[in-house]
Amino acid sequence: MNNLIEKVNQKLEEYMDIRYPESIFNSMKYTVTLPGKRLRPVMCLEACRIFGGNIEDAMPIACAIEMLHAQSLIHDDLPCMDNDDFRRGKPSNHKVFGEAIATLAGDALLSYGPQLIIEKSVNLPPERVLKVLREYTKIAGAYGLIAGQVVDIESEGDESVKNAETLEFIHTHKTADLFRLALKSGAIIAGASDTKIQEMDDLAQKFGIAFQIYDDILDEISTFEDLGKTIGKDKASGKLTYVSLYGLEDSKKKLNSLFAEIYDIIDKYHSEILKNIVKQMELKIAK
Ligand code: GRG
Repeated sequence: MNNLIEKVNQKLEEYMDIRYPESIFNSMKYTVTLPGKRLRPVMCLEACRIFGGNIEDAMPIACAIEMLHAQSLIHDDLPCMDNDDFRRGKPSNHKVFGEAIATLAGDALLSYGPQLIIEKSVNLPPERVLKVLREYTKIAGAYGLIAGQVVDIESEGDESVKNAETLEFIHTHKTADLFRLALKSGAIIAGASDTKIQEMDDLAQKFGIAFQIYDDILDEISTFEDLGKTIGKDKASGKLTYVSLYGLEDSKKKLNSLFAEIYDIIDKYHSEILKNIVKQMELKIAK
């Protein structure tokens, strides 16, 4: 796992060279290269390996997914969204570069990902690259992350929509969709069958919801030092979360039952890396 994270970090560094106008490239690079867990690129590379692909072929899409993730974090932290001053243990992008450059850095990352996929995947069958781009463009737009963010924002002040269905919609798109993009792209690059790609879709949905419940629980029980972001904000702003809807104990139960379903799927693929990711989450919640 650490080896894969190191490889991803090296590639991100290589892909994020600084040119004129430096302010935008520095701002893009700042959030992308801050130390995150790199879960999504690692999952993409692992899905590629599971289905017999060469992980080097999946590196451009793995890095593009981390860039899309960084983009969503930069925009999510803006004053007009969640207004968060810290991310990955450091001041948020707009606190360092200002709101205008941070907004533009997010926009630039959004199109730099597909640019990289197209430029760096010249040796892959074009139909696989096209299939990956179809997933990327859907998930990066109003059919994916943006849909989740819009419902999240709109539900904040509206008690009448604070229910399980709304919560599931928000996190299917805000959280599960990026894991979906990661697992499916890895499988697509490796040439996996449509049935296997669909299995990755199902795994990503379960993993994404589990990850969000985990994130919501940590927002209640963890610290700034541990998470590198402001803690307890969701509760303070009356946000719809798994913990606010089900309570801490039932959220933990729901999470453990999702973990069991996820292990069942992962076991079929004998993936120590995917297993380790889930194990680490389990351990953190059990503390
Ligand atoms: C895609 C154009 C476009 C806009 C994005 C702002 C927005 C719309 C969506 C917000 C998405 C968001 C911030 C979801 C939160 C998901 C989440 C739990 C993030 C934390 O992920 P970790 O813990 O973070 O993997 P690290 O820092 O480790 O990578």
